[in-house]
Amino acid sequence: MRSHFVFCVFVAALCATSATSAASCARPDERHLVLQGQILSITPNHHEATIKHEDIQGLMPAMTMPYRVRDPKLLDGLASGDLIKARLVLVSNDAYLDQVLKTGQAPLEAPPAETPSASSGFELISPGQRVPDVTLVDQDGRKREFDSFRGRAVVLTFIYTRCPMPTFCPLMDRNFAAVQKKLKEDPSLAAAQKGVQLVSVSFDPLTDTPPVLKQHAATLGADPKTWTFLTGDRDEVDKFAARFGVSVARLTTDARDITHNLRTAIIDPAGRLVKVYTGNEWTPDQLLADLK
Ligand SMILES: [Cu+2]
Repeated sequence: MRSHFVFCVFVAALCATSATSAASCARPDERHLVLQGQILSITPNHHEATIKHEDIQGLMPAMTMPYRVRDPKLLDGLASGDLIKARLVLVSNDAYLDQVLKTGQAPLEAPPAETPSASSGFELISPGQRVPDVTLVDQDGRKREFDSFRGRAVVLTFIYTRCPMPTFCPLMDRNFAAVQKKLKEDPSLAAAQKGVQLVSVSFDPLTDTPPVLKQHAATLGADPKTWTFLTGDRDEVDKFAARFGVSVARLTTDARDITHNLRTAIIDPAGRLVKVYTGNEWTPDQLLADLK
């Protein structure tokens, strides 16, 4: 026992003194994967880069996604167009890149020119505007009109249960679970609880059938009175999601390989859009403050 303790302290000291030894100090639940691709953009603070990358063996197919780096210095000297090889670290609820290495450079592909026309039905809803109705299916296989949530404030997000990135869909699930918990525990929110509905819509109806969603909801401890899971016809879901700024791309060879962004919306009891959060940069507390 004691020698084990000493060993741990020794390893911890090594980890603290040398970043390069981090590989030998991996936490037991830590996974390391190789990411190879091209940098499309870097945030001004160098915390995140959007990377168009190849298949990540054992995790996900080729896609374009933002990645956080462990240390902003890792992106110093890099620019859009650079080809890189990096280590993707997945650890419990987090994911980040370290060991970023420039391997070359290539011209950036021109972005696709298609912009949805004003009458496509896919245009963004602005705050204050009515959210369009859509008929979806809930975790019990029941048809559910989105308008049936009128009378309660709705917090809406879009996910799919097989999402492999802990900082994406699983984070939305964890945040919703935290919001549900706070609504129940905080007496000042108790009244609000009855007036709030959490809704997670899956854009992967092929996998996320009602029984799968029901199981997923149970795993998360979702109270069906407060938190509903929906899915539906794929095109209907895509169109509805697009109104909030969600874009979903599926591989033509396998529609279950999904590239997507994140949007979470607050809708008032009258069915009007209040606010949309972009990406994974919101917290349960922030959301609860906005709900109040
Ligand atoms: Cu996801």
